[in-house]
Amino acid sequence: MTRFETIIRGGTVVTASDTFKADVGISEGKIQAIGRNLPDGEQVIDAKGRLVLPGGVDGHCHLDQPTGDGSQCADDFYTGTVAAAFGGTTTVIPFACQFRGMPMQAAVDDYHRRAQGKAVIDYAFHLIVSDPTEALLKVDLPRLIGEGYTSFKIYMTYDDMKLNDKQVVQLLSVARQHGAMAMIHAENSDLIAWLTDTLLEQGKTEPRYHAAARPMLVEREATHRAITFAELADVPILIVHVSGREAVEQIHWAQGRGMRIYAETCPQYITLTEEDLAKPGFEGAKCICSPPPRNKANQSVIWDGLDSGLFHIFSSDHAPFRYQSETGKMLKGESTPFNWIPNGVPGIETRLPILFSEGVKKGRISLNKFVELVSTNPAKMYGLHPRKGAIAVGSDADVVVFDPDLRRVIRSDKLHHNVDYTPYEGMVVDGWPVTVLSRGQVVIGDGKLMAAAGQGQFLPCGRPEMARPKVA
Ligand code: DUC
Ligand code: ZN
Ligand code: ZN
Repeated sequence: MTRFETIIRGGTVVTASDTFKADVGISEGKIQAIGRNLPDGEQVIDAKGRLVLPGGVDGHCHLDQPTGDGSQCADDFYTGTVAAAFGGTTTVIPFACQFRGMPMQAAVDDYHRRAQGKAVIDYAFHLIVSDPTEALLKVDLPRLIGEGYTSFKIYMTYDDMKLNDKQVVQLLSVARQHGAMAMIHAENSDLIAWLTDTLLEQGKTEPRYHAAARPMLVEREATHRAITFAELADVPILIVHVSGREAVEQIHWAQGRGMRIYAETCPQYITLTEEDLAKPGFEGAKCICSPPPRNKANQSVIWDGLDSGLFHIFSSDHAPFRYQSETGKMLKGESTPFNWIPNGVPGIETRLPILFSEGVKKGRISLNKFVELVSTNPAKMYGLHPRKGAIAVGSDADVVVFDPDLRRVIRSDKLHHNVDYTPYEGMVVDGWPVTVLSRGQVVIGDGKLMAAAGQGQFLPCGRPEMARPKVA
């Protein structure tokens, strides 16, 4: 047998289904062998006392995404993927976003240009469809799905993106015909508009009113409506960034009726609450995202859903806007009204450590569930499995050596994003990646970046391959 290029020796391999002690032999970018006492390789990585996990797959993050309001996504494909890699993620799937009047292909071409030569880990693209013309529905989208863009996001809110009910069903019907996954942002746009007008008329402009403008019921109603559309079009859908109980109840109801409704949640919904939006001064803007963080009771409903299998994927929804910036949270100065504050929180680097620390270490979810949520299921959801999301012979050697006892205090200035804050400043987490490999190359080792810009490759996605939801 020829020598392995790399051997990861003596660790505990964790997959979505199993936990066992084994060495992992790697050559030519792939996992070649998994077993006890494998022969040495040219490079030996000592993993004693550590976990050996499939690299994280972040199925929802925003990098260098153009915006229409003067704000600017602070991370490009370099800073965003460097931060992802430091946090144990080896595949990212951000969004090629169509603006109205723009051909979808132009958005895809533009996004490839933005990624070109920059990524340090592999990446695929979701599409965002905001202008479903007949040509898009009949020609462009089916062709793009066939070329490996097998998922697209549908917005039920945001004026420049939102689609009406007929347009949503038209798109779901394309997803059904061509085997794509529709990701739905479920919030009722008109109710948000009315609540926003009412709050602003009363002079309520501070960040905390963001939560009042987007209460749980606007998410609950839109989640129910999205489920109804999926039933009519007879197609699986993914409800993204689910924030709390009332949306969970709708999803539970639909799954109980045998529907293939998948669900995603994010770190902000297990860590932040609406009280964070009410911090003194403008601080609350740091935690503005949509849907907004709810309260502790809702957090515990999310935890139950993560444990029970109601949720399938755990993504960052990394949306990097700088705090002290007029292209960021202070778009209209230091007292920017809540409805002008760019939505989103950074979190691409802290996704795995937060779920591990708050979930596995605190006994809320199992280690295998952790791997399923952060890696295996997102790879399956977007047609990248078993190339990604697996520790298996023949899979890409995207591997994370994770120290389950490494304690870190999250500090923005120690993270690698291009954002000037983290909503998790000061949070203590137990467990952090120590070595990260992408297709067999060490990209993070000894706390340092070992990868070059442009090393990451574009991944065309296959058909989504998710098992039917288990009814919890
Ligand atoms: N909500 C979104 O829909 N997208 C980006 C970030 C956010 O908070
Ligand atoms: Zn969204
Ligand atoms: Zn998002």
